[in-house]
Amino acid sequence: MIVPKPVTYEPRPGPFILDGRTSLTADPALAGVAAWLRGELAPLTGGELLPGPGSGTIRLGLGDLPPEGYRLTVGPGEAEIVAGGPAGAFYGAQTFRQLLPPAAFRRAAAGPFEASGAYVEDAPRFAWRGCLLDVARHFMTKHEVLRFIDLLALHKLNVLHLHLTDDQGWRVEIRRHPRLTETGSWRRESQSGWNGAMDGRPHGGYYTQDDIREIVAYAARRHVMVVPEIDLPGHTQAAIAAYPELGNLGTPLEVRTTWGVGVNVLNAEEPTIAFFQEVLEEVLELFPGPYVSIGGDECRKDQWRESPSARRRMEELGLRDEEELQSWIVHRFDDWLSARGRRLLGWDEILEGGPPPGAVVASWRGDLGAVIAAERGHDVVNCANTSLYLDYRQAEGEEEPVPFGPVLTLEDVYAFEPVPEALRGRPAADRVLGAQCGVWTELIDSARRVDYMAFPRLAAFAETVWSPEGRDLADFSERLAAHLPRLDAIGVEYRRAEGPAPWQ
Ligand code: TNX
Repeated sequence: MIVPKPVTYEPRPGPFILDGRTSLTADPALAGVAAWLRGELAPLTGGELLPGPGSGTIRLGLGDLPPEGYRLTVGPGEAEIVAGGPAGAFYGAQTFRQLLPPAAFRRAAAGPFEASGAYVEDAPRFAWRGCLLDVARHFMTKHEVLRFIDLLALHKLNVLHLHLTDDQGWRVEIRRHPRLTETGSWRRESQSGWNGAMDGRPHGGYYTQDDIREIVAYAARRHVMVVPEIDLPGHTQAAIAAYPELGNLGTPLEVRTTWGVGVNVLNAEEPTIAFFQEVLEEVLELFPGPYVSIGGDECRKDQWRESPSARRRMEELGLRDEEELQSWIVHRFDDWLSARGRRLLGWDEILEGGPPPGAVVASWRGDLGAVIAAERGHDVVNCANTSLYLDYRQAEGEEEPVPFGPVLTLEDVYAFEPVPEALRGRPAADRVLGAQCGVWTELIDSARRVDYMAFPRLAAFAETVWSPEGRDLADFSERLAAHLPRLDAIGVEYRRAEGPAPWQ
């Protein structure tokens, strides 16, 4: 009863007993995975796993398999994981945990526990198995982010796209420009619903650079890459509130308190470009991964149209319209990132005016952007809001806490196909690196509500990116029924089909 569904699974005679006399041995190349697994299993055995022979042995070894692939054989006295590399061993270990009873996911659990016998061969369908977390609209503490990373890893997802900046908050310390967090990380109050009343409560928070390093390292140990997003040139009101010279008005603004697409955007002057390159310099130090998102979405052009200095700038650059200006900005950051060996990730708006050649497109408005980008030779991550926006409510009904967006049921998410229909069977289909679900948090004001919105839909999403094609809803439902008690044991307050919501 493994989630996401592995390529093959066969029951075998068991069980394997996990107790105080269980040992763990690993190929030196897998020492990191072994250390993580010891940490997960030690509380279950009442102590450390023995380094040498025990009554039962967990063995981690390397074999001729893809880097993320593994073979897991569990029977009396031995649980063996053979993997193509550390990531594969990690996924094998995650699957092994799922052979234990749900109670083994409780932090306070005390064994012995029995793992059922099994033979599993497995490898992911897609390389990019992501989830976006918007910590800009509502801040989540470092501890809550670390817990979320564990939940992603449990579902064999490997990308956490951290949306760190927006109109309503700037969440990462930048040493060179301290007001970004001093001013930009707090707002006076927040709007309660999409069009709702103001709540009168100040909201804020940010990650220090040490916090970020800790998050990135924690994620890396769980084979999750953290992709930072510094959204520009739209979605920048918090930055402009901190440094008004970045904007088009020259007058002070406050950190935004309402939702929706704002009019306040960056100007395209050289000092503004330089400012954000200085920001990105620090971001690159903190996030060693190959991808950096500059957002690029939903940039309203009103101020560029109306401001004489923006018009002058366009003339100076020989640009015909505001769309070309937006594209010019994106290219400036692409040149800068490419020169530093990184790849720009941007929302599908970067297709307007022609995206830079090496850019990766995060296609969010349905999957049309994914089709266009892939046909033009761009790598694409399918983030279709029509299937994968977990901030959208999951049922009709007044009891849903976040009545936003179209209804996106668990079944809708499960039916999502990362390769758009129009690309099927065509060479451009290979450009689809994978897919990514998103937890935007305008209306999700606590980690508890993130749990409710993300789960169990995230488990369904995981199958769309990990498991082989040919999914079967009935089969998933049966495995999900076995999976939910694991989430219960962890303390995840997911949406229960039978209700009520945890707070009702
Ligand atoms: C669109 S997805 C946005 C976000 C919102 C989200 C709400 C994207 C690139 N932009 O700023 O939070 O919709 O669902």
